Formats: sequence, C-alpha cells, structure tokens
Amino acid sequence: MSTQEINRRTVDPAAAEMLEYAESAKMSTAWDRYKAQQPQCKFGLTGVCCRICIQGPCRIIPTKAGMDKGICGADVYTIVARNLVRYIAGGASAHSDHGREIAYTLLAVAEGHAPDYKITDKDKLMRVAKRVGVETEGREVLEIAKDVAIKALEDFGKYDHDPCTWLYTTIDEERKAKFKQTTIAPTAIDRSIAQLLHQTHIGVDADPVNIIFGGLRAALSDYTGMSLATDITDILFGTPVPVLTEANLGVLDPEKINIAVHGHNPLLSQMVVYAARELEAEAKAAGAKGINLVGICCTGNEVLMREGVPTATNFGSQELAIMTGVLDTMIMDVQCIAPGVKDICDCFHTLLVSTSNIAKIPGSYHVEFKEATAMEDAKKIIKLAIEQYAKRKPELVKIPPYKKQVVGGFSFEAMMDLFGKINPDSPISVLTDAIMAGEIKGVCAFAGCNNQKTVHDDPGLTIARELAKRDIFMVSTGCMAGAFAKAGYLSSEGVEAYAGPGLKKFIKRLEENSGLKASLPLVFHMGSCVDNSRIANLWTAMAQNLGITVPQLPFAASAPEAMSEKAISIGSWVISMGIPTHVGVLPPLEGSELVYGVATQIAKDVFGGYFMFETDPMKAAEIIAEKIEKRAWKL
Ligand code: SF4
Ligand code: MSK
Repeated sequence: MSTQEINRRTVDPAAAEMLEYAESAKMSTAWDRYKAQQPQCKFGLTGVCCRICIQGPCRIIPTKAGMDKGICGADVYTIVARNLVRYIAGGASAHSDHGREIAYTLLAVAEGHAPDYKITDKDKLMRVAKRVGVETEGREVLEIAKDVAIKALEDFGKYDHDPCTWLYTTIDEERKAKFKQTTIAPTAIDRSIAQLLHQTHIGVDADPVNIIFGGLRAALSDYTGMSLATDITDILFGTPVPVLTEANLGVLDPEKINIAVHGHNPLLSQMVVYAARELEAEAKAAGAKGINLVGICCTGNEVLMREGVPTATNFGSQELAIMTGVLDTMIMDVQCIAPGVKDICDCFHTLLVSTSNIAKIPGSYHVEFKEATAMEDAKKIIKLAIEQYAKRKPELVKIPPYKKQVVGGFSFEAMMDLFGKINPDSPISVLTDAIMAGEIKGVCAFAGCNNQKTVHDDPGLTIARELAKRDIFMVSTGCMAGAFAKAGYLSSEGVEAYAGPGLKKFIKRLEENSGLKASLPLVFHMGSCVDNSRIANLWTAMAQNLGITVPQLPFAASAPEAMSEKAISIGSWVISMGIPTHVGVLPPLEGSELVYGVATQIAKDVFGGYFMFETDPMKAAEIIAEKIEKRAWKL
C-alpha cells in the first residue's frame, strides 16, 4: 500500500502497520469496503431519499418538475427532517435501553436476584437518591437502592405529564424554562421515541420544524437515559477516580491470554474483569503468563475508567486488533461491534462470543449473559478463551510495537476532587476563575466515533492540538478518547508537546496540588458515550458558578468523526442544552436548505446551541476556538 494511501486512511501508526499487513494477507477491512462503496448515492448523502413507506423509495430532485416531491406529496424539507430525526430515535433507543438494563440490575440487586452485583458507591447512591426525591433518612441501603431503581425505570414509561426526573434534576432552571417553553421536555423516554416514530410515519407530520422539535424531545430522552445509566453504573461499580493505564495495539501481550471486551454495557465487562482475576491460576496452568484484558470502544472506556484496563483500539480499527494473531477471544455486548470482525476472526484462531439476545453475528459463539448468573457466565467465557489460547498460530503473531501511557478516570466527581485540592470550598471555581483570569480560554468536549469518511483519528487530534495551543481546556469521551489515548494526549506527553502557556500553567497547578503520583494529561478522559452526561454536569456546574446561562458559557463540543445514530442523538441534546457543536462529517441534511438552516442558525436563536459542520479539521479548530473565545470575551 502506498504511503499516500496509508496517510489517507489513518494517522495511528499501529493501524497503519496493520493495514499494510491486511493488504499483503488479502484481508478486507472497513477501509477497503468504504472504497468499494464509492461513489456513494447522492440522494442518500443529502438526505433526500425517502423509504418511509413502500411506495418508495422516493428520490427528490428539487429542481426537476415532477421529482420535486415524493409520491405522497412530501416536500424535500419534510423528507430530510424525517430522515434526520429517525436517526435520533435510533440513538436514543440504544442509549436508553442500555440505561434500562443498568436500572433493572440495580432493582435486582435491591431485591436479592443478582447475587454477583452489589452497591459499591453508597455515597453516590445517597446523593442520587436525595437529588431524585427518594427518602434516605433511617432507611436501609437496599430499600433506598430499590426506590432509586424504580424512579429510574419510571422515567422510561411513567404516564403523568411531568418531565423525566433524570432530566429535570440535573439541569439548571433556565434550561428547564427553555424546554418547557419549547415543549421538548420528555415525560417518558419510551413515549418520546415511539411518538417520534409515529410523528414521522407517512401522512402524519409534514412540518419540518415541528418534526425537528419532536427529534429534540427524543434527544433529551437520550440524555435522560444516559444520565441515569452513568449514575447507576457508578452506584453499582464505583465512581471512577484517576487511574494509570496504556493504549494501542502494543498493549496486547504475546505471553498472556488476550481477551477483548467490545461494545458498551459494563454489566458484562465489569464482571469479566472480576472473573479474570479469579481465573488467573487456570490461565497459568494452560501455559500462559496470565490473562490480559483489553478494551475496545465504550465498554473498554467503562473498564478503563474504573479498573485501569488498557484500551486496544477504537471503533475504526476494531478489525485490526484481531489481525495481531494474539487475541484469543473477543467478547461483544451491544452497539458498535462491526459484523466484519467475524470474517477476520475466521482468518485467525480468535473466538467471537456474543452475549446479548439482541446482538448476534452469524457464526459467533453465543453465551447468554444474565444478571442472575453473571459471574458464572463471565467465567464460562474466560474458560473458552483459555481453551482458545492453545489454538494460537505462532506464525501469525504480529503485534505493532506501539502503546502510550494513559491517565484516565476523570468522572465529574474526580474532577471536583482535583479542583477541590486547590479550592475545597468551591472546586468548580478553580476552572471558572482560570477562564475569568484569561489563563485558559474555555472548554471543549470531544465525543463520538470514527468514520471512514475521514482519516482515522486525524480530525480529533488535529483539532485538539490547535485548541491546546490556544489554551483551551479539553475533556473527552467515547472513541475520540480512544484516539487521544493512542496518541499520548491522555498523558503528560500531550501537555509537553502541545499545551499553550496558559493551559500548561493551569494543568501543572492542578498537578502540583493533586497528590497523584502520575502527571496530568492534555485531555481529560471522562468516560464512555453514556458518560457525556458527566460533561453536561460539568457545564451546568460552571454556568451556575458564574451565575450565567449555559448558552453564555465559553464551552463548545466537537464530534470530529461522528458516525452512529447515537452520535446524532447526543449532538442534538448538546445543542439544545446551549452548546455550539462541531461535527466533522456532513450528516444527510444538505438536501434541504431549510433543515440545514434550522440546525445551524435557528437552533442558535432558540436554544443558544447550534451545529457547526466543517470537514476540514484546521478550519474546524478555528471556528471552535472563535466561538469559545467570543463567549469568554463577553464575560
Ligand atoms: Fe415516498 Fe411519501 Fe412514501 Fe416517503 S412517505 S416513500 S415520500 S410516498
Ligand atoms: S463506541 S457510538 S463508535 S464513540 Fe461508544 Fe465509539 Fe461512537 Fe460507538
């Protein structure tokens, strides 16, 4: 493969090496399949293909008489808006269903049906209980846990008309009033998603603005689901604190049994961590030096944050981890597991184990994971991996020698602890004072995926370097955190290489007071995709501290490689919260000037947040920095 082609595909040196190997071994990857799909259909790319009823597909050409509307008479703006919000419905379903499973597990713990789980963070349980209105005085922990779980489950399907509890107990009064005025506060997660699918059925809503508002209601359900998922995951497994680990394919160990956890749901991955510790002796008896767990995508982020499990890679390069020839088992739960991994597993000895009844890949081995038998199920999978180790083919082992140090584990509480070392009375003031003093200009949050339409990992790294130079403090979640981890931006290496003088001074001051053994990173890893709720907690605390509204805050977000429906859903609630949000890939809404204008302009007038679509990372960095600096200047 030419250097030029490699550079078009990735900036991750480990991925680059594996891509050359893939080509020489004739293994097809997502990059090859992306190339084979070119040119992609323009109707689909601009959002003007409607498949909502089976009279279609209707493909709209606004300038061509007779083709300017669908068969039913739907205008292009209706079609683009409907297509867009149906992505949000998909994303909100995924995030909130994840949250529902976590809430059910808390209920099972409280009722004694999930013996392998327990309440790990009682303080957080108490804080959450008080916040959502559950009585704590004189009550047993499990009684409180049960009421918190029920309260969370009520947010999915309650029948009254009050806004969801996890939404309204985590945002400020100004946003509550805004959501009331615009009628986008969901009253129940499931209802808002079902209603959106109804609203966008043929012959229901043709008004693009009304459709988009329905989409924002579902997006706030997405926020509600992830907010309760984060809270309850912390209650069950502990709230993350700073942790030292490593990232990139070099974390795979040829002398150990390598097991990757891939997907999103920590109910499984956390149990795999516990089970692996117990089965270390069995691994040694099989001739290995032990068990090496690694993470891919967000379930990897979950166990990185709480247990320091190293990250092997992120979404875009998931197939490449298998090509190392040392991955004995890949355990999948839900979301972002590319079906293409199975073809690569077939070229090696890697066993692909599915665990969820709604996420199976033909040919994979299925071990149904149940909360009642969680430890037994996790052990069963690890024993399969131990058996698999004997089948490894030494001649196929190829581990690229790249890994970087990572300091992660920055939950909202961990950030407050860090700031509290300097100002215990008002931790958040440490951040806002630094902004007011001009030492740092503001904050940018990076989230979201990899997307084959970009150079793998490059947009996020480029934008972060540029913002670091301009003294902008940065946090991250999801696969962008994976990109930063692999490039050394989640360690002091990033600070030394890229931080501007103000940002460096700020991070060093935090570091000197932190009491931590490790140096602090350039970008602070706040967790998985559902942990974007932690970032929302951060901007809400900042705005309250400064006595301003969120839309006045020098805070922006960026999804440089947004890919999934979940990313669209997250971006939509982030703008409705008042945060300008950059997206580095053009979503399919260019087919309607009206819908594009609503997302980029009208949203600003109504919510203060809006989308900024820019595919050039250097230009994107300029735009993000300008928005942050302008807001900071106005303070
Ligand atoms: Fe065509 Fe209307 Fe059916 Fe869409 S809903 S496929 S525009 S007839
Ligand atoms: S895993 S949703 S590719 S961030 Fe959360 Fe990564 Fe995007 Fe999946």
